[in-house]
Amino acid sequence: MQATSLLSANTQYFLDLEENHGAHNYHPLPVVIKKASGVYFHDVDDKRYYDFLSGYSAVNQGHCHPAIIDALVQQAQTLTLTSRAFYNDQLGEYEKFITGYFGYDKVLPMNTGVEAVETALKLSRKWGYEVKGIEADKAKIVVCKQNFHGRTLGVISYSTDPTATNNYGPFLAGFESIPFNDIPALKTALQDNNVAAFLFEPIQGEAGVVVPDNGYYAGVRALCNTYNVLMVADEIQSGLCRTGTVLACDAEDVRPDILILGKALSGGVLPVSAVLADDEIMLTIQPGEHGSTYGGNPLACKVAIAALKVLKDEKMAENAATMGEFFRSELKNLESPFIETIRGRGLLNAIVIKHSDPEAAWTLCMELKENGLLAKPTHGDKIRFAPPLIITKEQISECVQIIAKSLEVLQKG
Ligand code: IF1
Repeated sequence: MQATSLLSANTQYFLDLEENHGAHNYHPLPVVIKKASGVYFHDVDDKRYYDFLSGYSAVNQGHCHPAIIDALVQQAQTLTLTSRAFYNDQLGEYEKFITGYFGYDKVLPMNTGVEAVETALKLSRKWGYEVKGIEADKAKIVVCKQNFHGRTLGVISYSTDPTATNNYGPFLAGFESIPFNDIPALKTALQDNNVAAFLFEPIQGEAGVVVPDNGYYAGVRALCNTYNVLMVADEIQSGLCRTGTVLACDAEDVRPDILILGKALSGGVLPVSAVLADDEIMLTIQPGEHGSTYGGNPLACKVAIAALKVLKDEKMAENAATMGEFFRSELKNLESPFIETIRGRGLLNAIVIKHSDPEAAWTLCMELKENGLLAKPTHGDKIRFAPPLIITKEQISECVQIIAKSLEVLQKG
């Protein structure tokens, strides 16, 4: 099993730069991108690839979407940052737009995904003390095992992945983890009156695209109602049309109390995240109690409106649903002995590789790269397939052919 190709001197130059001058906190595939458009990447040797990662779902709208780039360029030439010490003429318009789009009273704008998660945790605790009446410093937040909500100390405090937590302790208290997709376990956990919130990913991304049973969201909603606990959905990855509906929770018509968005909220052009909630929750935070220098900056506001409009105007949820079904069925038709599982919803998909060599998923990704498709292995044996949501049927067919051809590399013992 050999998939080592010689890297061009050009590629090697950029790999060396990062190796020598950057922290070693990532292990990328050895490909150097210099340009992108729509579903395609172009590397420094002018080779073209299908992007099957979409910046971990940040580029749902496709790379350099013209409407988003237009908004970016126009606003960049006009006003980029005021801080929240003053008003600007973009923030209010954006707040009105996004709360209307998702149907919440208020929005709190942040930048990266993990900041929005931190915001949701702080809000949940505030609400727990000030509305639910939990005794001082006793609030608990229930989370799921194998969760991924970001990299800050607060958020990794309840990670169950040793790679994310090793030698970063001591951790923040006040969390309890239960298995994902387990309604009885949630019911047990919610018996404790000190529980303020249940935080979960509607589809677990990092865990390898784990889709819960039908009825899970509705079950969570019902239990949260019964026990007066906030339902907090981290839709940073599953949301914004990726899974075939605008939000993953829409699949069961369930409305979380706190909605967390990020990634594709800017279509991949700058970090924009948001927390949405109704007044009873959001107004527990008073002036000075939370914030961010860049949160709600006019550039981000203008870009986010464009990014959200494009999702609806181009019917990306519908396309994700149809193309996702087609992709999974075409993959299944390959009947590859090396694909143990094909799973996902919409265009958030993963396969689990079955092979005697533990490096097989990496080898396959290297071969996919040779054949013009970029995807990344996770947890050794899983590969996520998540192209931009503008991908066409013809393009999916071509990609499945690339995958079929690449799988042959696993035969060469
Ligand atoms: C990395 C995974 C994806 C997320 C959910 C919050 C955040 C993320 C559900 C934080 C971020 C990332 C970050 C990225 C890898 C990636 C990832 F494999 F780790 F799980 F997408 F699948 N909630 N997900 O998925 O958002 O602060 O990064 O903006 O390199 O760590 P962020």
